[in-house]
Amino acid sequence: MINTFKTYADRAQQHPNACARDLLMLMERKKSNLSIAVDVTSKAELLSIANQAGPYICLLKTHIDIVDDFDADLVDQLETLAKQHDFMIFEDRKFADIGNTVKRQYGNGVYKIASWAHITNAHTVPGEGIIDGLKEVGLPLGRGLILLSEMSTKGALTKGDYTVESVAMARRHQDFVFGFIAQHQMNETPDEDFLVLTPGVGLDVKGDGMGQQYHTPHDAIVSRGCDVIIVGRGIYGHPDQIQTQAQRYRDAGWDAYLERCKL
Ligand code: BMP
Repeated sequence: MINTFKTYADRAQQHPNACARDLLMLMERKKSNLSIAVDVTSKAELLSIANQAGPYICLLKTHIDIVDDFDADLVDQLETLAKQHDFMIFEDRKFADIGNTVKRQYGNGVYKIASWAHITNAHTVPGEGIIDGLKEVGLPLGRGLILLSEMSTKGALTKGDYTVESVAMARRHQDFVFGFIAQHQMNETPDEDFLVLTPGVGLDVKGDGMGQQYHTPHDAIVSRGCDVIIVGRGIYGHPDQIQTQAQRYRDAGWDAYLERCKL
């Protein structure tokens, strides 16, 4: 696997994408490659979990459209917590429309995602125009995009040529696209350094009865060469143990990274 033996700090020094540099430096500074997926439906719960898990994570992943009582103050408070605890925010919007539509979905509407999410993501099914549309809005704001090149679920169609073409699209937009949601590392040459953020990570279960498939942090980081582990129910599914679980996954992810780099 290419580039996986390098430290996050070394990769930050050389990375061509500003958002990736910020994330890699943050990961090194905080000694965390853990992203929490906070898939809860109330503002108070989301903020409480963000506050408790904040010290252990590099990235907070949201599905902002599932919050029943969303308001602009939620975003203000998330931004304050991000500064206080030193994490970045990733809105898992999974854009999937034509360029002209996604740029409005990204910049406008109720959520105004581009104004607060450092990172968002997109499916590649519409072709490269989706990146052009999102880039028009996100790049001037210093935002970064990741592409879904490989999903974690059983029977996902994101495989073979679809994955190969998704990587080729990213390669042509490295000012804005810096990585993938995937289950494996995607680099093909030593010059390439796409980050892989990987969901479907769990220490206690193998699936959820709805297609999700879990690997351990060690498997994700060491065997599959991924860079950031995304953990949802493994943490927020234990509401009375958010800090304990966040620390547990943070330690498992970081130990795996140290093993991979032979540090
Ligand atoms: P959990 O750890 O509870 O299974 O949550 C995984 C999170 O990652 C969810 O927010 C889901 O939307 C997201 N996700 C995924 O599980 N698989 C993918 O391929 C892409 C995702 O964004």
